[in-house]
Amino acid sequence: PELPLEGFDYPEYLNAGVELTDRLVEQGFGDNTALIGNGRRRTYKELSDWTNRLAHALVENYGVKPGQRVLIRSANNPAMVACWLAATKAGAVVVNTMPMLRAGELAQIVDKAEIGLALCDTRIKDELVACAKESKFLKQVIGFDGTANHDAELDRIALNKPVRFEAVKTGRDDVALLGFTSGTTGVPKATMHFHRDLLIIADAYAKEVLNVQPDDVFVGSPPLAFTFGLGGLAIFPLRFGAAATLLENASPPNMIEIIETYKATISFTAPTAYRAMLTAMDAGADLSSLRIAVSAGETLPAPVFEDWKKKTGKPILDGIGATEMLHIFISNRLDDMAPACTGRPVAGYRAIIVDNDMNELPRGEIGKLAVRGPTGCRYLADDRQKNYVRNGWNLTGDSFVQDEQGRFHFAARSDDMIISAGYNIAGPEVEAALLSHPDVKECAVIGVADAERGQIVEAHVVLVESALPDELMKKRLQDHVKATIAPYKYPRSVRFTDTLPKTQTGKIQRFRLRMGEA
Ligand code: 3SK
Repeated sequence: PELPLEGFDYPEYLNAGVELTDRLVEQGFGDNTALIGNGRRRTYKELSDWTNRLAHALVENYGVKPGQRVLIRSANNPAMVACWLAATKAGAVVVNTMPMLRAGELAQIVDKAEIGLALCDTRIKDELVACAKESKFLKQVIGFDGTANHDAELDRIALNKPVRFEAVKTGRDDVALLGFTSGTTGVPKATMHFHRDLLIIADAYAKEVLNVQPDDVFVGSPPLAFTFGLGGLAIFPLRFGAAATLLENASPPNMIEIIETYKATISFTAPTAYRAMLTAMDAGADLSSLRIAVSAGETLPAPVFEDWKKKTGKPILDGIGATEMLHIFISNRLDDMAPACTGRPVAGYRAIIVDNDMNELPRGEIGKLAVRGPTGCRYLADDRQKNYVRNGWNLTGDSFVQDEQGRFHFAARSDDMIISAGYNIAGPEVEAALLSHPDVKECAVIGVADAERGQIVEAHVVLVESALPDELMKKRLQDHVKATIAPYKYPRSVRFTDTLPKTQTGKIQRFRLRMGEA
């Protein structure tokens, strides 16, 4: 599905872990700050040494082999970045996962990618250990110290290793990363990305659109397990000798504190957080160091865009990305943007609007967004590949319209994904969690518009006869979902009903719930 690598001139052998650490030291950035987190700064030289020691430990003590899949479980912190880079240097294919995932969700990932070895922040190992106990694949869970005090097994072994490591000579087209996305059905899909892809997103979007400089300081909220976060909070700064701040709890007040303390210049987060920052500015927060505020992951409401511009004098830079494409492929530019507009394709990418038969539609007509470029969708062993990539074009599942000037405007999400405060939540997965409660007879989950979060998860629930549809029951169901799957997926709105709208063949008609009909 990818276009030729025009303009992206990479050698045949390329290890992204080396390009994002040792190469920067070679280029003279050794004393620049690379990572800020856990209350301290680390230079590029320190990051290079740290990741090389870890890579030695992975290969020599745990037998990590080129191409082996390695799962990492952690919140955003420097140790997670170091483990990811070390495993990449060792030639492993990394699967970064979110700290909130429960054993059942981890098991789906482990089974899909047949993962035998995992690196885990020792503070959050319980769910992964529970997953390993039941797993036929996962045999080794190795603890690392997420507080970076080197107080865990992996750190202690790594401390005695040399600071030089001969990284595995990976090909530029060898898989380096599996990005998981749960899609519309809640059945996880793994997207394969090559070593070169990790660099392309920096050399295309981050260079062309953000013009990243070595004195930039990045801040943001998306998890590193989500490729939006991995790009914005690790790959983009590290590619250009800039600094990444990493926050385990990236609440808006915490991000503001980091922006003020470290004079952060580029932020990556969702509109919900920008709205909270606007309120904080009224109370005196100083965000003047930010030169670019990137928003993606959900639609940017026009009032947030306007208010930000009014208060900071700078625009919020909206864009659209996808785990399948690795990162943002259509974006506004600082000198070329319009309200409620997503912008133009990033350097190296092409986008068109098509009908159901893949015929290109004229400007002004709403249709499916089709995109191609130097990165593209490659699902791991998944029949859904043929739906996502047709005639060489990636179909992202979004409906867009192109205006007369060639800019792209979002129209609707064509699938059942709910996007809430920057999180992608698959409705069917929440339904499955609700249905596992003994008082739930039937349910349907949809996304409804919400001023603060873009969308919220709303559950329409039919209870069993003996159960009472009251506030206590709502709370019980919400708590049940939080305990079954990652807590951010819980339904903030629960509505009880006697029946759900259905087709004659018994299929629930969620679109009727969305239209407020039932
Ligand atoms: O919004 C998304 O889904 C996304 C995914 C990966 C990278 C970037 C973005 C915005």
